Amino acid sequence: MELIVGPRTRVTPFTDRAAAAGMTKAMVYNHTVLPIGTDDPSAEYRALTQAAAIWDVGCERQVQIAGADAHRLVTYLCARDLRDLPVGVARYAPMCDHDGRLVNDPMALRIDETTFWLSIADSDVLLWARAVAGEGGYNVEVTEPDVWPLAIQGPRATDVVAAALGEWVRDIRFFRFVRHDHRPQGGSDEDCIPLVVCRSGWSGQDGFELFLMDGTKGEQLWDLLWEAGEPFGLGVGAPNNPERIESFLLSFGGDTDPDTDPDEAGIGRFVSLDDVDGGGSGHDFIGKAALQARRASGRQRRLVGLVIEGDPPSPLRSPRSVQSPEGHPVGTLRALARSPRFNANIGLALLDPPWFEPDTELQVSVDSTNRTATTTSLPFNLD
Ligand code: THG
Repeated sequence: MELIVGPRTRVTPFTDRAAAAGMTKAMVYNHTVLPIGTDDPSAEYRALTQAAAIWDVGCERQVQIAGADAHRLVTYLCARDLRDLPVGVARYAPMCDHDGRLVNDPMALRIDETTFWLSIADSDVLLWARAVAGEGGYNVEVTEPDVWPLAIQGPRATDVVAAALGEWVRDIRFFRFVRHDHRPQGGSDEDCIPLVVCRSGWSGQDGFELFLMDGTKGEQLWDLLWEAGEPFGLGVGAPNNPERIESFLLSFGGDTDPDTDPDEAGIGRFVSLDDVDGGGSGHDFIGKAALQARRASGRQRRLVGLVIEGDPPSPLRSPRSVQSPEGHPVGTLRALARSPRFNANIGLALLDPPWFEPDTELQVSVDSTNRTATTTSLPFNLD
């Protein structure tokens, strides 16, 4: 079967360039095409970890919340305290439903005093935010603007972006951003490429995300970076599964199931519940009481690392049962890769208590062979 893309499944302003640069595999994410691999995964990993890689992540859609009540709504939607979020700063901000289950794990960006972007993972936050805004009578507009992130990641990423946009980008700190119109040499106002330049990205490497604010200029932006990156070994890439498992960045909807809460997903440190017992003013957010109850229950599962013996695995098509040594199901394997860095097979598994304790020996079937799998805390530390 061939996957057909139509109006409901968007392409991005970068899709054709990514394909021309060698992307042969794609997925659908946020109803948008996400290039996911070339025919040479080793070269992709090498570019990302030793030089720089350019990724079409236009699928990371922005849900824009603007208006007089925008800050109040964003604060209520996100489990991380964003009451003091300054303009020009981004924060990783899990969102929960009323039962404390993860709805999404976006980056929240404060664009100006009354405009926020939720740069979302793969779920329909537009619907969720509109429903909460409507039910609560918030004075906001919730829209999906013409904004398309393009990522440059890797140890030379800053050199690439500095060569393309200017040396000033080196001063942007992690999770900070600057609104910038790039004027091509000899260009006029109409030739400017409107950008939000943010130091962020879904890898453990340094890098930037350029949020293109005009979808007609995607190929211009791609070409600018591609040429600037040539001296630094820039290669085409995509969100890199082995590297993101090594560095542990959560893949919402991949590593999580519909009932997973932020603690279980390993991102509990980005949830602001601490002020409850400390007598702080406490920010109110959706799912807060439920999360407190979950923490008190002792029944939470935990996403942990697995080190799995045997030959390098083929890609994981669906979650797989993990068993105790006696053969009882104790959770599911949700991500799997051969790690070049650790020279081992590594996975992420969502496990019941007490099986997630470090150094627990379990079993999992991979490529039709039963393997021993040993739990380890995240992020992996096997060097
Ligand atoms: N960039 C943008 N949008 C995104 C992602 C992104 N939307 C979808 C998805 N990725 C959201 N998920 C994440 C997960 C982790 C991080 C960012 C987005 C991340 N985490 C760091 C960490 O966990 O160490 C830092 C978090 C912090 O210190 O606040 O970067 O990648 N535009």
